[in-house]
This record gives sequence, C-alpha cells and structure tokens, in this order.
Amino acid sequence: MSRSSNSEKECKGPQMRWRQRATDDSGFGGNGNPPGECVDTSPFREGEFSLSRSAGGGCLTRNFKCYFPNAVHVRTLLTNIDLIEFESSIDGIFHNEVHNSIGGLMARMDAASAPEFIPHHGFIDKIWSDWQKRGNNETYFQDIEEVLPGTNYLPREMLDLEHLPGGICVVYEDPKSVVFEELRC
Ligand SMILES: [Cu+2]
Repeated sequence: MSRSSNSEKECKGPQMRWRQRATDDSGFGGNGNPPGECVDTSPFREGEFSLSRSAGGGCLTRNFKCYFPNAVHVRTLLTNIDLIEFESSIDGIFHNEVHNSIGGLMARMDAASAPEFIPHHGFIDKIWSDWQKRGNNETYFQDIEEVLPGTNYLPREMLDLEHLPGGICVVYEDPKSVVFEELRC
C-alpha cells in the first residue's frame, strides 16, 4: 500500500510512469486483444488472473487510446501556481484521461480492481506532493476547517504528506528516468 509508519527509516509510495508501465508486457501486461480486450501477457493474463465477482469476474481488459501525459506535461503542470487551474488539470487530464486512455477495466466504475490502479493514483499523489513542496498557494482551501465527509479529519491535516494524522507519512522518489532528471525544475 502507499503508506507506512513514520517509525520506518523511509516511507515510499508506489507510482508509475504511465506510458512505460501501461504498455510494458512484462509488468502489468500490455494492451488487450479483440474482441473481448482481454490482456494475454504478464501474470495478469487471461486464465492466470481473473477479476473478483464484485468486479464482474472475467479477464483483465485494456483498450489503449493514444493519449498519455509525459514528463514535459508533468513539469508544465507543476509550474501552474493557481490551485483551481492545477486541480482542474490534474483531475481532468492527468487522472481521468489516463484512466480513459488505458481503457477497458480502468475506464469502468470498478477500475480499482485493475493492477495499475494504485500506481496510477500513487503518481497523481506524487504530483500533488511535488506541487505542495513548491509552495504554490498551498494553504488555499475554501473549506479547510470543515471536516472531511465520513471522517474526523480536516483538509489542512492532509496537506503535508510527511506528517499525516496517526503518524502516517508518505514520501515519493522521482522516477529513475533521464528525462525527468533533465526536466528537473
Ligand atoms: Cu482514478
């Protein structure tokens, strides 16, 4: 999972480089095959892996579209100092579009059953963490003093990923990629 205790020396969360991981046959498997879009490579191939009954059962499906954000897109997003614009982009383009571009199970309501779901969300969380570290308007939350629905927590308690309630911390490493190193802002 993406969280571990502060008492550990290091705490890291999973993340993914969307295009590389989502198209890697040896990792999560590649694209699905028509007509059913079932993935037929990797440990998640049809016959080896099946969805839970609550997710409808059957094989893991994918149907790649052409759009995946790259490192340049991520850097551009991080330089956006307006919280509303940042939130709109990370939610709409970086989160939703990647779900839809992977397609198949990731584009369904039960996408959480897909093996790439947690790494995808881990990377979204990393971008959020990187944006916070840049100090961009980080305290601007209109409802910062309102309890988050279904919890006893306030939004401001969730701003610093290294000091979350209950002694939880999350630290993300940068992807080991020359592209990311060259683009470091
Ligand atoms: Cu999602």
